[in-house]
Amino acid sequence: MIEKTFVMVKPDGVQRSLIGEIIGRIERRGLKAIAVKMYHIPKDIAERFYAEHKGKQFYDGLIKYITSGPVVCMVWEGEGAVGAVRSLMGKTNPAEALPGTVRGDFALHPGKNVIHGSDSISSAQREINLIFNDYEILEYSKIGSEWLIE
Ligand code: DAT
Ligand code: MG
Repeated sequence: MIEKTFVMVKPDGVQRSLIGEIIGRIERRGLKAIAVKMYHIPKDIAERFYAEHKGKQFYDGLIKYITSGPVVCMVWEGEGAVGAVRSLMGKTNPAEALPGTVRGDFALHPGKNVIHGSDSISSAQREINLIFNDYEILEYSKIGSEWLIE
């Protein structure tokens, strides 16, 4: 099924010059970028974004981290896009993330884990709506799509 997923290069990924590396990996996987913007997330949006984690011990640090500098927000589309990005991200705790994943290759600690990707189609829809306006999401066809799916 063709899905949309929300992906973010977190502030540490931007500071550590990993934007191109991360976008390159997602792009080469075969997904299509349909929205990209840099954004310094305001605290109220961050709190809504991470509402499910409110009350956890890492929550305050998480809000501080994600609002600490600009991030790159993106929507990627393609066959099984949600799972494809989750698998290339690696586990939340980089200590458990396999080499070859973004977190397994570039991160050490869950509090600085470089990338966000939606965990389900419904989370993706919620996150996209929270960060993007409808007019920022583009619809277009791309050459080579016949080489990606049957
Ligand atoms: P994921 O980002 O893999 O979807 P999540 O939704 O469970 O993971 O958590 C959201 C973010 O919260 C995660 O990317 C980093 C932070 N976080 C989660 N568990 C943490 C922990 N034990 N210590 C510090 N930060 C944590
Ligand atoms: Mg999550």
